[in-house]
Amino acid sequence: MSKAPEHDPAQDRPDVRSPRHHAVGLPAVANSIRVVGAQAGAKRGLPLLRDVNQTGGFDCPGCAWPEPGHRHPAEFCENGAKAVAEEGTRRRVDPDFFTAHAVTDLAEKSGYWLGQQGRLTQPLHLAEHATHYEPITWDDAFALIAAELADLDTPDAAAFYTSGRTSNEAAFLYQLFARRLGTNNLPDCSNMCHESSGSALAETIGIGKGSVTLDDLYQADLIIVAGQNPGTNHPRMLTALEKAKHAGARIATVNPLPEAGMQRFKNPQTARGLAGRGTDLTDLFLQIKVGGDLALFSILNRMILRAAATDPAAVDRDFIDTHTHGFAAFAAHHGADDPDGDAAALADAVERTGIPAAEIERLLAMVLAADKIVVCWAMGLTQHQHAVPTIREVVAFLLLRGNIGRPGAGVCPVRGHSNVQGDRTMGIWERMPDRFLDALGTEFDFAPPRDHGLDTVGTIRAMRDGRVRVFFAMGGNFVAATPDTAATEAAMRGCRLTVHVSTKLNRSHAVTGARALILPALGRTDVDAPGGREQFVTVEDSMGIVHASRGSVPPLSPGMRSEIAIVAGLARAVLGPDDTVPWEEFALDYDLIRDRIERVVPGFADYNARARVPGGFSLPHAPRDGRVFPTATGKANFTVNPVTSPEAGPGRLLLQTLRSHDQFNTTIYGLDDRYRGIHHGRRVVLVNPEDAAALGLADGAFCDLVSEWSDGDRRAPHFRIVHYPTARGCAAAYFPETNVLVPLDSVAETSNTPTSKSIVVRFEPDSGEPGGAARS
Ligand SMILES: Nc1nc2c(c(=O)[nH]1)N[C@H]1C(S)=C(S)[C@@H](COP(=O)(O)OP(=O)(O)OC[C@H]3O[C@@H](n4cnc5c(=O)[nH]c(N)nc54)[C@H](O)[C@@H]3O)O[C@H]1N2
Ligand SMILES: Nc1nc2c(c(=O)[nH]1)N[C@H]1C(S)=C(S)[C@@H](COP(=O)(O)OP(=O)(O)OC[C@H]3O[C@@H](n4cnc5c(=O)[nH]c(N)nc54)[C@H](O)[C@@H]3O)O[C@H]1N2
Ligand code: SF4
Ligand SMILES: [Mo]
Repeated sequence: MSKAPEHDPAQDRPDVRSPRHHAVGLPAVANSIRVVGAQAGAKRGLPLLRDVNQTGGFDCPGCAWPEPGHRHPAEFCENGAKAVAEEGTRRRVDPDFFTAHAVTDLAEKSGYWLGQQGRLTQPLHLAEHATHYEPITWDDAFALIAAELADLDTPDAAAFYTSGRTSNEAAFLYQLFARRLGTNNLPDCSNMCHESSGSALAETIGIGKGSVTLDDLYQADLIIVAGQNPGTNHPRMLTALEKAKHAGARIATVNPLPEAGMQRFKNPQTARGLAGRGTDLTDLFLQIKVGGDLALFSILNRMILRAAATDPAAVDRDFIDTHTHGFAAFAAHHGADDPDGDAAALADAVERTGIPAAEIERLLAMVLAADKIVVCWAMGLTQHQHAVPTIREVVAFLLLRGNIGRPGAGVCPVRGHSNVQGDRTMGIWERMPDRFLDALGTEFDFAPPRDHGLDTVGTIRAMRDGRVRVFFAMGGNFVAATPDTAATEAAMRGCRLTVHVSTKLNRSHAVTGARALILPALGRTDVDAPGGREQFVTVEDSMGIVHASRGSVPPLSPGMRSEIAIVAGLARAVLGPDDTVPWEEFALDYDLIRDRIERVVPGFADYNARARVPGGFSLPHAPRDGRVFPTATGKANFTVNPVTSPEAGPGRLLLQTLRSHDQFNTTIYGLDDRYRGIHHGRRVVLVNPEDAAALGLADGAFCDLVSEWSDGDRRAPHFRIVHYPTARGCAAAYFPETNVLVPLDSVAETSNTPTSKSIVVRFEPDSGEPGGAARS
């Protein structure tokens, strides 16, 4: 068991220095080596750092940013190293740990403390009314789940969640199992993440994925990075931006925060980056109010249309006529024939975005000067009530000048988890289209359920209402990652059985149904050799490249199983000996799974051969490859999106909940957020000094955050106020601590994504330190 100290709330004592203006450089390199050494030791650490992101090695378990074709010997970033260290650790949680810690005790611990204990090493069972988890055999665990599932009135009373680290092969088997059982209840982390991107892109261009490759970024004239903090969350994207910059691209950044990574990048792979000044990335920084992006892209679109009145080349008329639908209505909506409305529209945009008119005009000039434009975005755009219209408007912005389906241009939603995109491709979605279900049914000779299943928010509501009784999670940390913590935890506690397939201990193991199971899984870094024959899995990155991943260190315990073996064992126990799917064979030879995927999922022809090619292969993308738009109209769709933006009201601010530099979602690596100058603590709220003055919030003082919603207030106690140069009217604080403030019913239209980036909060006097997990 680990020697990590018990979490002492006194450790969460934020200490604040000036924010940085550059990212990476030497401190990041030193930190990478230090964290891997500390967690994994030299014997495991060396192969881990040697193999991460190398062809023949394993895919970094961090984010979904792609690897370049030509690999550098150290093709990882500081946060990739932290992700590797977290999983590749030699610390282990053994049975004596669970003898020493009752579940109520674990529920009092912070997420940070839980994660620091080490890898889970054997299956555990929390019996009804028991106080402690106890070891259980794999067979007994599967039998227990089978009995609970058999007891349900309908398979739809079970839900099967997925977090985005699951390999293609495991994900494919998992959705097959759920559908053979008879349910489409396949909520996933994507429901809280890029669902808004998927919804908007599927409607407008016919495929819910980004349309660019790394080469497109390198060739772009203008890259707009909106609502994304790559310096922390996709650090090697900075390398790509630097390369684009050196090739002549200009970069505009749209963000309420001046994030260090987008300012200056000190590339650790170059001497200039390590010892020199680094590269200035952002040419134009637009400090936007939270939720102002629809207004920004709307006014840009209006101005482009206006420019076209005098210079027809301002829009790509050929592309619009040949490849798009809905342009006339779009142009009318933007007052293409109403120059008199321009001043009012601009004033409205300035008001909603907080960006001065002169800066909007500078961006317009950059747009009109650029032949090839890429727009990159992440959670700053997707987690708002109007996220889907915002992204539709971004697509319209690109369509206007023909910026989709040619080199150097396109949409780039930057994905979060390392295989979240692949999981979707494999069928992890509660609403898979009929053509997928048809192919799945034909291949495995059954009739998959057709009714749409539950997404993440739907699952929480169904657990709350007693409609879902068994909750099964393939990875993730459901109760900490989802909104409305109190409501979600109550819903989880109402289940008959909760099961978590996990690598590390987390809050969701301490907030359980009447009975609970923890099933310890192998991760990316672990060698996976079922029956003594080493296997590899495949993943798909944010740009649709599928490639192999092979673990590099021996598993810490024979008690762990691969996710594939877990699904196969479960499926056999639940579906019985007569089930015709050869689950046992799949679990021994992953080529057999890939053969089936090839027959069900388009784009995987010759999968087993192409997965073995170093660097993998690219999935087809009709808009990118041939300007073919498989939408309802058969063309790329312009859409009409009435301008809206969130308003906080007097005495309130709009709170966005975001990631520190020292976390991966609910996994807390440490208590620092180096680039933002925050150290030794996470319960901080960043407030613009002028807002702080107006609200009487002194820097260094503590307060409660209270969110307001139609069903009442929600409170997060004891946050230290930090005066910080965020946009006026906005505040920022870390998740998961602030998830308690996100109302369950506050979701994006169409995508149902929680609105984690725009929560109306007021500030109240400090009610004192929270206990237990609320500390995180
Ligand atoms: N190290 C590390 N890497 C990660 C993760 C992690 O937790 N840690 N998480 C992974 C996952 S699952 C995901 S989805 C991605 C998330 O990657 P990001 O989306 O970069 O993550 P967030 O921290 O949520 O940051 C959102 C950014 O959007 C800005 N923003 C907030 N509201 C608005 C707005 O209304 N408009 C605009 N224009 N900007 C806004 C914030 O200031 C912030 O810079 O990262 C992935 N990679
Ligand atoms: N307020 C607020 N809430 C948010 C967000 C936000 O910006 N603000 N972001 C949302 C986003 S973008 C996302 S993606 C979700 C993330 O939601 P989740 O994906 O549910 O959460 P994670 O923290 O990534 O899950 C971490 C856990 O996964 C397990 N794990 C790690 N690797 C593996 C593996 O290889 N196999 C298995 N079986 N288990 C593994 C470990 O036990 C670890 O504790 O959170 C969302 N929640
Ligand atoms: S950019 Fe993302 S995938 Fe690449 S090494 Fe860093 S965390 Fe890992
Ligand atoms: Mo995400």
